[in-house]
Amino acid sequence: MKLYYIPAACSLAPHIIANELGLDIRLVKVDHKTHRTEDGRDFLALSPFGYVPLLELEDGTLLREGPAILQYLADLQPLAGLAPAAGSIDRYRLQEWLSFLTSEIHKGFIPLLYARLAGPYGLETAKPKLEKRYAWIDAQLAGRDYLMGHYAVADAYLYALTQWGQADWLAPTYQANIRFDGLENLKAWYLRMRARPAVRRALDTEGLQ
Ligand SMILES: N[C@@H](CCC(=O)N[C@@H](CS)C(=O)NCC(=O)O)C(=O)O
Repeated sequence: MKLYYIPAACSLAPHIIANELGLDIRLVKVDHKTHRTEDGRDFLALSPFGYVPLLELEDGTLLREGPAILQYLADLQPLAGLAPAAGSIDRYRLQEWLSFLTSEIHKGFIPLLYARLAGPYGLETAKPKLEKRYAWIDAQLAGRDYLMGHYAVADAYLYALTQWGQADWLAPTYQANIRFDGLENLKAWYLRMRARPAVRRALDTEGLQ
């Protein structure tokens, strides 16, 4: 299996999960400017919009979209419990989290990451909107170690997104600095995530420590 990734992008989430599960996965780095893979291929021929993550299975099947890839990986090893059983209410709860992260947090960051293009209107509306959603997540984490109470693929996704607001090399440049001021549950969750060996290994591999 191959996972196409861009360092520090949302592909960090499936990268973390592959580490958690000890999967035999080959990481293929993609240059986000040229859309060339590190082994010299045209990434646009694989991913029509040029975005990561992209998973390539042994038989050549391509799977796109982060939430689908995360669930596919988790379902390879159901006993690890990173995605509850299909059909259970908990599985829908996981999909609720993944849908929230993809639409409300992931895409909420985009006007901040591309602030220069978004213009003042995009900036003024994007940041307070994200902060409100962060506060809501913080409340959900009260008395819980992880989003669903137990560790699941949604935590890896949230980590990949929230690190954008923390990274000193990234956040100020792009005006995307969304910290955790006053959000003690979210802050504790972030540190808990950072302490996981699978997360540390993924950060090391992507040169993010
Ligand atoms: N709908 C896609 C969006 C993925 C996405 O936005 N990927 C960004 C990184 S976080 C990317 O690869 N951008 C590079 C590009 O678009 O050229 C998903 O959820 O997987």
